[in-house]
Amino acid sequence: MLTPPEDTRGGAVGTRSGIIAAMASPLVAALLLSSQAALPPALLAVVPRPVRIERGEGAFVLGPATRLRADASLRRTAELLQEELRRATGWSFPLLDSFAPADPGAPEIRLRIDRSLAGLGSEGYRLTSTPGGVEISAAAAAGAFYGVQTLRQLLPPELLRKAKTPGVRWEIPAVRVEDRPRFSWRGSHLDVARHFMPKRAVLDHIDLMALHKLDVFHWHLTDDQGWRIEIRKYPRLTEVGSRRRESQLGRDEEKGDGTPHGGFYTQDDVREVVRYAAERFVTVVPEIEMPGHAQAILAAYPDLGNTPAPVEVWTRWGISERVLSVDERTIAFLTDVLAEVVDLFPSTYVHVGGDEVPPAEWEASPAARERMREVGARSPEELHSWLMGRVGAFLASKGRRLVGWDEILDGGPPPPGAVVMSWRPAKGGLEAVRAGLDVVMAPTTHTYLDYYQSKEPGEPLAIGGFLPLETVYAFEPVPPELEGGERTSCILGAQAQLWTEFLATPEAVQYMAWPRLAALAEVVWSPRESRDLADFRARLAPHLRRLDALGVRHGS
Ligand code: TNX
Repeated sequence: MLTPPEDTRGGAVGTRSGIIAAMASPLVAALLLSSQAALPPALLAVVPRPVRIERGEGAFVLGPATRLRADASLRRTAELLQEELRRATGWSFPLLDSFAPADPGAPEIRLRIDRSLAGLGSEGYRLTSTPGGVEISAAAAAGAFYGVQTLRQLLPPELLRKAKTPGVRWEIPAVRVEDRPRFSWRGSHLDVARHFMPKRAVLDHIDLMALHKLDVFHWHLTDDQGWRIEIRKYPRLTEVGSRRRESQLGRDEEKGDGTPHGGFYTQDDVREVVRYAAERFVTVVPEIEMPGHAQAILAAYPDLGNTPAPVEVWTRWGISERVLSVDERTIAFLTDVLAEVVDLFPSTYVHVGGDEVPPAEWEASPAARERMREVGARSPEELHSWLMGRVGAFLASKGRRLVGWDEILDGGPPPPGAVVMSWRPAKGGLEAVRAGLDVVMAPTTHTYLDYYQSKEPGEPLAIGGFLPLETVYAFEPVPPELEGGERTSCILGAQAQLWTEFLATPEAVQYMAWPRLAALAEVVWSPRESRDLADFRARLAPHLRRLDALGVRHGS
């Protein structure tokens, strides 16, 4: 224990006078100040690091008599905790509502809404554990959920195993935690188009996101190599578009593996994933790629292309030259698809790709050239921008906001309300922030988890690049050029990308995701001032035992 409390009156929690003083002043500033005062002992290996965590004296030890108590609006969160506690310990953990008679002596884990904590925001929480029990309070349900994620990390890692572990002392150290996220968009992107990932793997990924307080699951559902979501009006999208004859073998574009690959999610699957995610305070943002990365659409519906030449669902990686046309028929198709998508996904944000659109087909197509004349577009980039405008207007009519990769800026201003996902490091982000647009930072330099994490021999074949854990951890979503006081509130946050050209299985995805995604989680959750690589490394060792307990394949 590095910071023993000097005074334990009023509970087992550290009550150094500085902390008390900090509590009285405006909350956020005070939290930041006090977070610099003392590093938490490595023992309190919470990832991402809370704004403030103070060690108290003693510990709360769970036993067969321990109960849960929760406000009605927190019931589902309490049930999720109950399921896990039951599985791990074999005890029953009865769940009482907040009006059930109190039994002063009974050991309890309590979850409650406390509007006076509004200063911590809707995702902030306070967690207090003493030898007598645990209380998690928050102004809103999301905050209480995040308090529970911290609690899960304060317990022994065996909590996370799929089966009961006998002989464990289920101890929660006495602590006082006050916490809230730095950014609201704490994202994890997963490409299920290059390689299909079974629904269970997607749910497991969402579980891991929640444990790390990540809250946006960007689900890359369509690409040249596969269409993965059932659309009722266009059955050939999945009948034809979800299967490819073979996949590229390694890096050699000349070679195929001769093995068919396929898979898709039914609309029921999608609803299940969305519901599962919502219970874990994760928003699912679907991505339907257009007008490039769309060869799987053209395999199913060749009429939507610029040339009659047939194509198959692509069997190679890279950027297909085949793109959608800009005919009214194609736009009607796209809006039909998006109409079903918005019915399935409650997210305000709908991602429509927009990246990497080779201009050759539009340049050669008389219909596309005619369209350019008609709408006054002087280049394929401007035509692309016009198309995004049409799609953006449709989404706006449904109360949604278009999200696109930063190419949506190349041919002029993006549609009103659009969010720019900045992936090209030197582009996009800064330009978009300066234009006052909302931005999510996703640069290849720091967030592409399909790049190698290590140069050790024996690493599984990857797409290339080199992105070790330290580089992810060093990522700063606010570009240094903006530090002179320019408006940065339009930086919604950041996210990590898992493109799956070279990741054929859920295990391969896990190995690339963890622990680098834990580093990203700290980047987007924890105060910038508390970022400390040595401290993170110290917490990571016990954290990896948690990933082991969960059966997650990971790097180091
Ligand atoms: C670029 S990032 C792509 C993806 C690839 C990825 C591989 C982006 C918007 N497009 O289509 O999978 O690189 O790292």
